[in-house]
Amino acid sequence: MNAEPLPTVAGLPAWGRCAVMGVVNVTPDSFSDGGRFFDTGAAVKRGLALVAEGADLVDVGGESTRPGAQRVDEAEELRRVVPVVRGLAGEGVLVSVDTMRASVAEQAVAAGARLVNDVSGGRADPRMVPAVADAGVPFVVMHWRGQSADMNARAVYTDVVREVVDELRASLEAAVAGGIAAERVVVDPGLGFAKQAEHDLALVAALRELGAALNRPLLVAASRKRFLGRVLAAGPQAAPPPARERDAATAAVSALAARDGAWAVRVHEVRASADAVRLVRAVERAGR
Ligand code: PMM
Repeated sequence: MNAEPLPTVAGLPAWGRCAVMGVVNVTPDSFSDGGRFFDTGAAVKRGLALVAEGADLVDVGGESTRPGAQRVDEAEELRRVVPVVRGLAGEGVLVSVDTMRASVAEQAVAAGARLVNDVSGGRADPRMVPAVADAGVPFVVMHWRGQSADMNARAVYTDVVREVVDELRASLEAAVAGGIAAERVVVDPGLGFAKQAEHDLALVAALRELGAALNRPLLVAASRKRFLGRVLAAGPQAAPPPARERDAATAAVSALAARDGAWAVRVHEVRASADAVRLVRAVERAGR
């Protein structure tokens, strides 16, 4: 098979392969890396280390979205995120801001962020879509059914792929109707958000179908998530390995996602996924 044309997003570089987005959570409680990069200096250093390992862009977030998490207030989120965005952008890093709040998105863009990643896909804050439209930056629209505090109760599907496509399409259309150029929108199935392991696996199996149905570049964020823990557990009743022991499985999903034409993968440990996406591209180029 010859290499297929790669998806691109207006306003961002074309990397010539699936991109790798490294994660910096400036939080005390994110499920896989909470507390490790909670001060500005440590968070900036971490972002630079991820770039050195092969990250093409770095996603900075100040609010944990793990199941059951309560929201942080706006002032605290701003205090966590903006100096880290400024520090990394000042070092020439392509920064994305992971936030559900328009005010945080606006101030992060003013501090140098070039992409807004909203896990609610514009649903949590009615000011988000107009703010991103005004800023003229790309926007990640993730599949989302409600805040993390009670999202597990919403993990009910008859046909998860069809429902995620339909619901994502509605968010995508709302973003475009609100003034965000379609060429700047990335879609994301929201692995682990209002989903059980079987739903996440079905979505990973259907990445190609998702990208084709929505006709937009796809971001895949499987890194260290619960469904990987379920797959890696010794049996259905056995305890899953802790989040930080799920990086090899994460890199496997990165390879699958790259092979299925994803625009980018979002990961905590960059090195293995950076290798995976490069390897996949080389294999595609070598194919007939
Ligand atoms: N998952 C988390 C945070 N941000 N953003 C996008 N676009 N997609 C995701 O699936 C996603 C996200 C939660 O994971 P973390 O707390 O380990 O960063």
